[in-house]
Order: sequence, then C-alpha cells, then structure tokens
Amino acid sequence: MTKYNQPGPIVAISTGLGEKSALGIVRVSGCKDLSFLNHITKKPVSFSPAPRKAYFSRFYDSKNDTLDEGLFIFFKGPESFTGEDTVEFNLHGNPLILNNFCQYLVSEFGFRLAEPGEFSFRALQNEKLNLTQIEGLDLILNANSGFGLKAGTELLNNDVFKSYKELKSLFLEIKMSLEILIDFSEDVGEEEIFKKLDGVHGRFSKLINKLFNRTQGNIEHLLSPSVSLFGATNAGKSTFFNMLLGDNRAIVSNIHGTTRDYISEFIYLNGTSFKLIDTAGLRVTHEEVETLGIERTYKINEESFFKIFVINPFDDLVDYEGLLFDAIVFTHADLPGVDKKIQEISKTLRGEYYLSSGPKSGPMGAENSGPIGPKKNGPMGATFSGSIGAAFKFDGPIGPETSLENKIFEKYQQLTSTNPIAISRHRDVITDIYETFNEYLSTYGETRDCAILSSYANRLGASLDELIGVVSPQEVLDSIFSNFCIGK
Ligand SMILES: Nc1nc2c(ncn2[C@@H]2O[C@H](COP(=O)(O)OP(=O)(O)OP(=O)(O)O)[C@@H](O)[C@H]2O)c(=O)[nH]1
Ligand SMILES: [Mg+2]
Repeated sequence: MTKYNQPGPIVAISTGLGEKSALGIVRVSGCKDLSFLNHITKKPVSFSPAPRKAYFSRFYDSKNDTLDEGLFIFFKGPESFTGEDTVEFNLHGNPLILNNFCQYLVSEFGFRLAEPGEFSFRALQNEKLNLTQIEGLDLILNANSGFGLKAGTELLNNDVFKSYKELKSLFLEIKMSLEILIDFSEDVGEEEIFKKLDGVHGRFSKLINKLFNRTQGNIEHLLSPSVSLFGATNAGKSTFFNMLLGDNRAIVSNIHGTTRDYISEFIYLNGTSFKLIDTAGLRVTHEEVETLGIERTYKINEESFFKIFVINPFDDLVDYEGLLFDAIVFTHADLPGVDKKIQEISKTLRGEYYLSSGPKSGPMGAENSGPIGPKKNGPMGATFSGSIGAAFKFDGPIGPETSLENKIFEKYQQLTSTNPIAISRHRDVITDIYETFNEYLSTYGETRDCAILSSYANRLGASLDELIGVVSPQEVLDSIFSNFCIGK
C-alpha cells in the first residue's frame, strides 16, 4: 500500500481502454489549485469554475496545439468521489487523445499517473466510502454475472454493512456485560447479568447464523458462472458448442483430438451471461500437448458452474473417474437407431439427458429434446450433479423435465436464492466469528468461566473489527486495491 501513500495530484483515464469509443473520461484528483485548468483551457486567471457545472472548452498544450475539445466538471472536495478537489474531463474516446492528455498533465503540471484503485483508496482514506463499499465497487466494476452486480450494489448501498454494525453493537453489549460480571457483580447481582447475557446471546446467535448461512455453497462459481462441455474425442462437443453460440467458432472435424486447448465465449441465458467452454476431448494419449489439454479439461470440469457431459451414443461409453456432470447431451440424434443406443446407455448411466442432432437441429429446447423412454425414476432431485465414476448404476433413463437452457438457469437461481455473500474475505471472517461465538457459547453453558469468556470475547472483537474494516491487514488492502482498474 506504500505506493498509494504518496500525496499529490493524480491523473488517470477512468473509462475502458480496450477499444476506441465516442467518449472517454480523464479524471484528476488532489490538485492544490486549478491554475492548470486555466492554462489548458486558456481561460483568464480570474476564471474559477463553479462546482458540479459542466463547461464546454477546447484544451490546448504548451505549443497552443489542440489536445481535444469537450466538457469539464469541477467537484470541490470534500463533495467529490475522493473527497479531494477533482476535475473530470469528457473527451473523445480515442486512447491516443486520452493518453496524450494525461501525459501532458504529468509533464507540465506535476500530476502523477494514478495506480490502479488509487482514487478509491483516497475515497477510503477520506472516509467517503468504507471498506465494504470499496469491495462492493470492486464487484460492480468486475462482475460477470447478475449476481455479482446485485451483490456489489448491496455492498455499495451499505445494506450488508448495517448487519455487520448490528452484530458489532450486540457484541459490545456482551462485552460490557462480561466486564460488569468481572468487576461489579456484587453490586449488580450475577443473576441479573446472566439474564441480560442470555437475551443478547439469542439475538447475536440469530444474526450470525443468518450471515453464516449466506456463506455456504459454491459461491465463487456465481461471480463468473461457466458452462463447460466435456466428453470423449469426436463426441460432438465443438459441434454443440458452435450450435449454442450460433457461430462456427470452434473447429469441427472427424479427426480425434481436434480441440486441444479449451475455447470460451460468452452466452446469455435469461439475461445472465455465462462463459461457455469447449474442452479438449478425453482419450488415452501420449502426445504431450494433447495431454496438457486434457489436464485442463479436468481442471475446468472441477471449476465449472454447470458441467455438460457430451456423448455420442454410437461410441462405447467410457468411465471417466472423478469427473462430475449436471446434465448429459447425446449427440448424433439425427442418425437411425439412436433411440436404441440411448436406451442401452441409460441402463448404466444415470442423469438428465438432452438430445442434439448436429448443426441441422437448431437451438435446443423442449421441442427438440423431449424425453425418451420411460421416466420411471423421475428427476434426480434438487442437486442433479452426478459423478461419472459413480454413475454407472442402473437407474433407468431419465428424460429432461425442462429445456437445457432452463436447467442451467434453474441451478443458477437455486444457488443465488440464498442471497450468498459474494466477498470471500467477508465469508472467511463471518465463519471465524460463527465458530468463535459457538465455542464461547459452549463455555458459557458449561463453566461460565469469566476469564475464558473474556478471551473469546477479545477474539470476537478483533474479527468484528476486521469484518467492519476498522482494522484491515495490509495484505487485505493490497489485494482489494490491486484488483481495481486504473482510474477508479
Ligand atoms: N451426424 C452427426 N454428426 C455429428 C454430430 N455432432 C458432431 N458430429 C460430427 O462428429 C465429428 C466430430 O465432431 P466434433 O464436434 O469435432 O467433436 P469433438 O467432441 O469436438 O471432438 P474433439 O475436438 O476431437 O474432442 C464431426 O465430423 C462432426 O461433424 C451430430 O449430432 N450428428
Ligand atoms: Mg472439439
């Protein structure tokens, strides 16, 4: 964090730098006066911009050449994002213009190019935002899913923070009661204090249990949910990938091992973006590069949010030990005899399946992937993940209840319905508080030893301060701010 601790004026491009765009924003903060603005706009020394008012101007360099023209808005500290005097310039979005503009301020007026997240760091330092809000901002800026956006907004709006503060104030009541118990129990009466403690414990338990429940489940998957296709070589994964994408993105051929490295593209299902991943086909190989590709397939399978096992029903079924799946897609459904083949496989492989009949079949859905065979075993229940290794049991065929798209979205909704806590730092500290509090409670129930209870209370206090962001270890701050983009 030392790199952020240098005061002085900073400048950065605050909009995306990836592509040329109509507009781009350059932001400066911490300028000691606005004389630089008079220079670059050629306005008289007497000109002083009113805060929060947009001015149109041309911007000049020292040789009187035009850098660009656009709007500028002055925000007087502390009424600004960083809490310092800030100016935002709305320029044309060509990165060349934006970079030249920044470089000019650096070379002529003593600005420094901001580090990633440095504007937000100053906002934290000047108490414009608390640490939880900064983390929310980070989520909003980097979210790849509706869940990430919603969770980020909740943090930025301080909704979660309110629960943390409530937990802290309940803790202070506990701590206070313990101190009275140690120092003044004779004056107040032990029974009276225990009665009060019982009540606060109940309220603390209720709140920490509620928060702890929101830390459960595989939440990391929800921030950037991916849908992966895996299976044997030539199963038809790349064909199916292209079909879902509506584009011939992946190479398809009848040569085994065509896809050697994974390929990913974003697809949108019911307004949420999912990363669709086509992987290297699985087979026994001694070829070095293909082996590396297959290792990646296993890793992707482990990390994916929704895993689709793609099977050509005319091939022998292979038991891929350790791989998991949420649904099966049988390809080659356009070929005669496919029903019989699927019936045979369904005797050994259990899971919900969908049919794909190559590129001719159009998008999948209930119409062209209806159930085949008797649905005598019904759906596999709420968690329909299976293990390929463990799945070779006779359970009879189970057809899909709904389209594959809905199935993916259903799983997504199921996991987000508990309103999980998106930030792993919060989940870790909440778990720590939950565990320490339960240890504290059992000591309270067994011995009521004030010395031990106080030591638990001290631990709880430290964790609560960490949760609220009063004390944030250096590495936590470093990891939060290094994740930010430049100009934020
Ligand atoms: N008739 C028919 N042919 C298909 C279907 N799906 C794939 N194929 C053919 O099967 C062959 C293999 O398809 P790919 O999509 O490349 O298979 P893959 O699973 O990606 O294979 P690898 O990349 O080697 O792992 C190609 O010749 C495809 O045209 C299908 O549903 N019906
Ligand atoms: Mg392929």
